[in-house]
Amino acid sequence: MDLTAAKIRDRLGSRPFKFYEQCASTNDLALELLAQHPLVEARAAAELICTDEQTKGKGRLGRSWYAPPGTALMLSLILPLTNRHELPRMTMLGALAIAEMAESIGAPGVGIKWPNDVQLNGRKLSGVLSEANWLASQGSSQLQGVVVGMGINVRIDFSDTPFADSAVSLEPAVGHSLDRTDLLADLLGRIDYWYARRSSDSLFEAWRGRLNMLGQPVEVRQPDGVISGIAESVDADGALYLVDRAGVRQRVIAGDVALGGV
Ligand code: BT5
Repeated sequence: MDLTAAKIRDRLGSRPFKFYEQCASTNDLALELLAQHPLVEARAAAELICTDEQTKGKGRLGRSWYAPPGTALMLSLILPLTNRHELPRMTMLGALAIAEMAESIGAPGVGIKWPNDVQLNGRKLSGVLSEANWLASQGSSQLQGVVVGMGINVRIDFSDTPFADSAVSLEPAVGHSLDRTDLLADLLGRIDYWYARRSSDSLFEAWRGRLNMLGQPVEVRQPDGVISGIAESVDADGALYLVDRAGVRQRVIAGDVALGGV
């Protein structure tokens, strides 16, 4: 087994973590922990929750995340954060760290699909789900911290799943076996690096430089409809700018992007 509490302890030294062989969702566990211990500013480092299997893995907007036991890296980090303007930076940071990690082991065609997917040649390798808790204080809501959940396909066989044409795993992409604990340690190092630079232009530039849809016609599905246009640019808060057929520029802050339209 390439991902156990003992192996993680060996690799991470004194860094705090919780490992579960099975849980419902690492994001839900992290959100509970954050609600119980809201003084995240006092924490020295990001807290880590990692699992081998989720029974209710979450995607965005009520969707689910698929990963059989033993096949994926699934983790949530509680990152101290007090400035709500930094929130979108956390999804940026997660996707960027995963993209860099995949590149560093030789995965081909690494790109970030706005806003939260890491892809290999257009197929989904990983998704990032950021969720925040807000603390009511003196009539205003105060940010406690943010949970950044990441699911990375390491050796999922998608052939008999609905994701056969849309998803990809790292091992077949690089052509050899990988150790999930090594991947975790590498990823955490990159997250720490970018978290320390969370307000910097360099984080934004590095994320933007890996986006794979700029300049192309796209459709963005939102709960209240579809917007189509040319994906023109992004801003430092992570929003996407589309130029529609009439030449009108629209700012989109959330949604699912697909190639096509216009
Ligand atoms: C995401 O949502 O991509 C965020 C996924 C975050 C998962 C992690 S695992 C650890 C942590 N704890 C949790 O409970 N969640 C986080 P979204 O963009 O909504 O994409 C979800 C969609 O991707 C699904 O509806 C499927 O179509 C597809 N999908 C599901 N599992 C997949 C997989 N393993 N690989 C590729 N695509 C998948």
